[in-house]
Amino acid sequence: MSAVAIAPAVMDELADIVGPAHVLSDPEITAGYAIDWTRRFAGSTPLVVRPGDTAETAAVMGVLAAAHVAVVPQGGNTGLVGGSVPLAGEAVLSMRRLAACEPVDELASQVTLGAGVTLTDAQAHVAASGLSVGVDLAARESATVGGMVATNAGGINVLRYGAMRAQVVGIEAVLANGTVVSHLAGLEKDNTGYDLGSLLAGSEGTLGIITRVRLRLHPTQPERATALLAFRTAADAVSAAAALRRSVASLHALEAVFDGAMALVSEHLGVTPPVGTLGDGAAWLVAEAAARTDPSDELGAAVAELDDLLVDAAVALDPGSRQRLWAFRENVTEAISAAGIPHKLDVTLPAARLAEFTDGVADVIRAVDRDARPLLFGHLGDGNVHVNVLGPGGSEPAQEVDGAVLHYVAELGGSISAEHGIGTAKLSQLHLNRSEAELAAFGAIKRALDPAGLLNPNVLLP
Ligand code: FAD
Ligand code: 2HG
Ligand code: ZN
Repeated sequence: MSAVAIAPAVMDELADIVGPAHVLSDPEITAGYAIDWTRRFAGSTPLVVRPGDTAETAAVMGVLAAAHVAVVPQGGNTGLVGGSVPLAGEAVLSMRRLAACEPVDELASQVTLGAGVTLTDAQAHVAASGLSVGVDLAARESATVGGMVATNAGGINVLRYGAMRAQVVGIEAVLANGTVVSHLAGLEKDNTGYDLGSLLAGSEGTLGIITRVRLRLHPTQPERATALLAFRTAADAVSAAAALRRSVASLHALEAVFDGAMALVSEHLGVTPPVGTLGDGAAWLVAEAAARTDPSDELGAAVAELDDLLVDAAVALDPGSRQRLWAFRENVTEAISAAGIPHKLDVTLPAARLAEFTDGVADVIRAVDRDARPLLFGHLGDGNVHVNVLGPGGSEPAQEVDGAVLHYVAELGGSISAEHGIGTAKLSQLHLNRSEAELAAFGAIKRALDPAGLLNPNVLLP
């Protein structure tokens, strides 16, 4: 849908609040806010507003609500489900200028951050206190704290610290009518009613605009050991992942790259993996242990116990060598993007059905699009597989691929969105995981907080 013009009086009011430099309407400038990271989702917008703090955000929402202008909140625009861009001519509320990092509360191991702080900046800000943010992901340089809460982002350390919702101990947000709700004390025990932080986590910008977040922090585990483990089959890698989860107390990350994705990322990096052989359905795990003292013996002993499952292993202890092993996992998304515009199906399977899924999903895909190229990787320690699918020459695959994979996931008892959210990409399949009664409850919550339907009106809720 093309962008709807906004009345000049509204533009003037907004400029009075945030300053004229932060009200953007030139299509050449706003275009960058209207296309997502994957380039699959592109729209247009009449207006991008860039507030600088909570008060400005509230005042802007007051003006936009009075003018009945629908809004897409946007952080780093690294979301992968088409939820962060205006696909129906909405205005964009860019939150990146809310980038204040308040002093770390070392007594409580907590910090309050502006919604626009990037993950890299958050990590750097808390590091000097010997503390770390519990969620880490490859888009760290652009992804913002507000966007990560709004999507309940997962990443590589969920098996140790949980996803973003588990890090939130306080939240401040602006509701659709411009009201500010703020609960940032961060008390560990606080049973005084509904937990708005939990509700806003995973709400994908549909219930409120997050302006500040208080995060729980974790003691940094400075000693690391990283292993790249090669397996003959995906099923062997799945069995090994379960064994490592049971035996390595200091397990910090347990990631997988399956054959096709490993071939692509190796080509992209111009380096072949140091262990294992490409082709014939092989699979790799990246297992990282982290502790106060050197965890390499613990990881090494657990790897040795994998016995017959394992083809070969490379272990790295120093940062440079560890990074070289991580590159085969961290660069997969970038390698796929360089090859074309994929459909991204981010799913979780119950442990008992995981191997069946990794073995079976390629046939499910090829049954609806025989030219499609499935590329599998993900956070295997959480049962989370990223199924990316490219069409011939990097084109998009048939649209039916999405439905086929997501129905298969639901049949096996899995979730159609592990960590990226529903956005616009999976709207029509939400019913596969959520009952009519649940969807009615979602709708009631939405109407209570945003009766005019102004916040991300085309995202998450069918
Ligand atoms: P955006 O993309 O700007 O927005 C995402 C959603 O949140 C939208 O619906 C938007 O409307 C809403 N939103 C944004 N800011 C606010 C706010 N302040 N208030 C209310 N709503 C808001 N995700 C994972 O979970 N795990 C990964 O491992 C992972 N790795 C990635 C690797 C790469 C290379 C890339 C490109 C992406 C990856 N992602 C991953 C996806 C993405 O980084 C996350 O979803 C991230 O949380 C999005 O943050 P953002 O600031 O970019 O949000
Ligand atoms: C990751 O784990 C991200 O690397 C991106 O969640 C996944 O590109 C994807 O599908
Ligand atoms: Zn992921």
